[in-house]
Amino acid sequence: MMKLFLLLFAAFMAAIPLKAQENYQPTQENLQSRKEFADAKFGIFIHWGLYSMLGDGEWIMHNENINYKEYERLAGAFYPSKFNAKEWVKAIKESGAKYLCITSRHHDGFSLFKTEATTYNSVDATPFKRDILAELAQECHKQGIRLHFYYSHLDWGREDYYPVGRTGRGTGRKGVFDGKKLPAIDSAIFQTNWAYENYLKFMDTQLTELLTNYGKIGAIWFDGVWDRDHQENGLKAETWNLANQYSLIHKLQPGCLIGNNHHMDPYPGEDIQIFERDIPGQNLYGYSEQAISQILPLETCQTMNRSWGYRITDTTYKSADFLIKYLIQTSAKGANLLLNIGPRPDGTLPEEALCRLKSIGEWLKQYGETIYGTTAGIVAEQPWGVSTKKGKRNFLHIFDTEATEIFVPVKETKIYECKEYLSGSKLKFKKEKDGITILLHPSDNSIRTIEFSYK
Ligand code: H79
Repeated sequence: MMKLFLLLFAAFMAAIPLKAQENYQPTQENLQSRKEFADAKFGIFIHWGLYSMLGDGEWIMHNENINYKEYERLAGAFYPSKFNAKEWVKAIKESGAKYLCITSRHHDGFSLFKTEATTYNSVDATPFKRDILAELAQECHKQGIRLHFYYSHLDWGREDYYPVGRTGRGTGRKGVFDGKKLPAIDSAIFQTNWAYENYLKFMDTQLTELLTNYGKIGAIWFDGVWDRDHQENGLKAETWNLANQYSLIHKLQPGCLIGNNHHMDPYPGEDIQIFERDIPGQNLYGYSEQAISQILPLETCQTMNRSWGYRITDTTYKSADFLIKYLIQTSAKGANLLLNIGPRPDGTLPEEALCRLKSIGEWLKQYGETIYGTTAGIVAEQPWGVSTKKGKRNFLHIFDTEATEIFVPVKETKIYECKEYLSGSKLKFKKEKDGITILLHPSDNSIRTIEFSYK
């Protein structure tokens, strides 16, 4: 049903022109950033906010219909006494990740940074009084990790985010702003609604701050446009002021990449394409009907357990072996992996996450060359595994632990050499009509990485 809906919806969307940053021509600096982004291959996502204190994911305000005034009171108890930006960034760096993307403000509306646009932020509304993003920015710049900001388009706590979207309807906003009555909840009036105008200005102010006060920012990662998919004009770029937002961002930092997790084909002005919980080509949850961009760098975001924000009962962590394979599979599609962690309310990263970061880092220390700076493999996924490549060098990652030989359906058979990647030990191969068969050495590794190159 969801699939059908999304299909119909995609067809509908394709029929209307989307004005975002029309006639957008990325600058040289932006193109360079795209290249660096695509080469980086691995980043860490962080979902952290007031919701972390309730230990039931970042959607709890919506799921439990928490009144927005009551929810705001959580800020008065926000005191993550063990938060240490240096340690976070160090752990991230040791995982081999090249960038960090953190929720500057999620759907609940709380800002993890000092902002003049609202006092509902980690400095002005909490006893902690610290600018989380500033501390992370300082460490990221120091330790050489690029910094990306997640930014929610929708807001469950602001009265000027009105008419409300399809989510956060039970948070108690009555359609009254500054004493004046607002349109009906299902109204499609956006720009002509002065409260909504106020909301759009609020976002511009925050985006300006994010791109001015924290040094070089690698990307702004938008989420939430889908909140208005039931409303007339709800998904139009104009409704979200995307043209202005995108050009504002590119004006302030031409090298800053824009991604938008709207699950649709990219709007003009976007620099990367995002896939939520799917490797490009998959569509496990119905979020990824969009065509894979042939131009923009791709990024898959994925959870380490089943949650984005901290969920105290969620112990369903994917194994390190699974996550390493997932990173390889994402690279084999030419995409990046943005792997999520939900820090605890005390500011620590869960041990389960830390030990996985460590394992991935250990693998990347040995095999990083077969991932960083590579593009999609020479052959599509095979029964034995997947491949990445760098120029004439092909890296085959074999997940089939039983295989004694593998068939690689490559047309080009002028093979220069074939070897185990790490040991350099030569492997025998036979040319066949439609490709080559490579004879493998036995090994206990769950992933065997071999390399073959062309003359
Ligand atoms: O930040 C994390 C999540 O909180 C956020 N994106 C990741 C990175 C996220 N928001 N929504 N989802 C994930 C999936 C939920 C989709 C739904 Fe809907 C929203 C189901 C019903 C409302 C979108 C709109 C799909 C159908 C309608």
